[in-house]
Amino acid sequence: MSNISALQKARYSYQPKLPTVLQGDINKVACSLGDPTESIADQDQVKALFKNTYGAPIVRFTEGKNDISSKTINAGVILSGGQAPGGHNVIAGIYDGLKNANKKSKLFGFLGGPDGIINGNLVEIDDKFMDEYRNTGGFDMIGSGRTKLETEEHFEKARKVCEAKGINSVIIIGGDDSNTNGAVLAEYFKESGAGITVVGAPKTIDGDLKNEFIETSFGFDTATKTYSELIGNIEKDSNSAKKYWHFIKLMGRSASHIGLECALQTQPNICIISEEVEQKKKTLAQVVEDVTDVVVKRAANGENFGVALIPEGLIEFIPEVGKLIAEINDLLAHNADHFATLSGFDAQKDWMTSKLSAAAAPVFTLLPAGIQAQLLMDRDPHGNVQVSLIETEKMIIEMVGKRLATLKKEGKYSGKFSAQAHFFGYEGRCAFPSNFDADYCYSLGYSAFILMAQGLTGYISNVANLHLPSTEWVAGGVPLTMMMNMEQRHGHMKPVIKKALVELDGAPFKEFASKRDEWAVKTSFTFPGAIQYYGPDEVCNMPTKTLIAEKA
Ligand code: FBP
Repeated sequence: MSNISALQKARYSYQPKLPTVLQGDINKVACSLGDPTESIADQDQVKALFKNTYGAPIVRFTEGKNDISSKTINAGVILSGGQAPGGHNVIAGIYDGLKNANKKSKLFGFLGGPDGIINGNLVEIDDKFMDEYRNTGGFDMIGSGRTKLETEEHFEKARKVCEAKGINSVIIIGGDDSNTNGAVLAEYFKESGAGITVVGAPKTIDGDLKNEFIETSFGFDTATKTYSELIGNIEKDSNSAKKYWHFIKLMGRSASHIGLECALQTQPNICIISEEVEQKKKTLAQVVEDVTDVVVKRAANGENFGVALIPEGLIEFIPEVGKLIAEINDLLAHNADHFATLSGFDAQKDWMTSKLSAAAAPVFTLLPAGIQAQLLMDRDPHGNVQVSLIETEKMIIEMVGKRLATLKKEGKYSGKFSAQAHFFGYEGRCAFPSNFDADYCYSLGYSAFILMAQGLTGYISNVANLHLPSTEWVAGGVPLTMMMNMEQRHGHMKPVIKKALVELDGAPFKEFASKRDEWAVKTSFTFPGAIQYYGPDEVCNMPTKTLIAEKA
């Protein structure tokens, strides 16, 4: 029996849509250049660090002429960081652009993420290999990885690998960090006269690589639709049995865009937005009180059930917990050897409590034991706590349960609280890309090819007007330095692409905030159902509610 499903077979023959300007002869696309640009902040420092690539103009593709077909281009593509639906279509867009322009040009895939370009581990992509992955989810075509391409040693190794293979263009498909590193690599190659261009593509399900030019990162559409289907199913279940509160933690390392979009799609009773918690300087006890309040109000109406969405990054946005985590990170980093000698959780917990500051110790003590243990666990390679491993949803359930027990004793609550915990993250990262992501990614890849073929470097591929039908999309490139500012990273000021958090004065949050009190008490669940690939536009070709609200 074949391991190709009927849907996969059908999706192979889906032809992703391109903006009108990219639909015809690839030789008839011109690059129209805007004025020189500036970084969003800290212009002098960013300019000093990017002497060769700073200030490049924004590029828009228009009808015209180019000499792309006269060039033989050897390009190498890297998938970097967490999986996001549509990555294979970015590769397909690059591949088709490159082969349309000149059959002699070659595309290589660096295997296993940035490690592939450092270690010279790569594969040439041909028609057969490419066709097996068109319109499919996952990054399994060439694999991904989280190695950061950031040291001179890495850059030199990358240069040698590219030179050995005759590669003159590198495309990095990644999030804010990977594209920041792409900008530094572009600068390095230009400075050293390597003659290798670097172009990026905006990837991450988290939706936090966006700004005035990048309307959304790819993968956000499919991932949020996948989670929303599951949340809708849980809401149906909850409203059928009327006996459980479901607490659903949603991925998103830092920003709450995923939670917000899923809330707009499914109208749950509660959705915590980390950025709001931080802005209002809420304590953990206040966050618990807010949730408890909704549970109590619904119980008063005889509704001992509901659905609450919790963003994965919440814990670090509660100011007092964020400070606690920073102190724990520090203590563990400076006392790693001693900490390793402590046997068992109790000894570790006692040592930690004795070392924490007077402000942090009570916050640590307030946390359920399971969460305390998770905060003492292994760090990521940068010494940070791995938030996706912290069971925030279980912490909230435990703390709300305790608070309700107190209220019951005081005669202020007489309901029943039975809770189920869920975590949706990995379930959505490799789904078949929605038509939106399939089209968007293919267009990003095609545009990335045209940028690199024109010798442009230090750019991120850009496709905009995404709330309109794809024929009206515009395409081109935005210089990476334009999105940068200086931020403190590991004790040093570094140029980085600014991460986009949920804006509390933005249209998506305002829309949610105007409805949430009603959704809290009056059961208003909506059921988006599964992503559809074939059917009417309003069912299978709609972008996210976040994008629609932002562009309205
Ligand atoms: P990227 O920023 O690399 O796209 O990854 C985001 C993410 O999916 C987060 O939502 C999540 O916290 C993290 O990756 C999980 O990382 P890992 O795959 O290493 O477990």
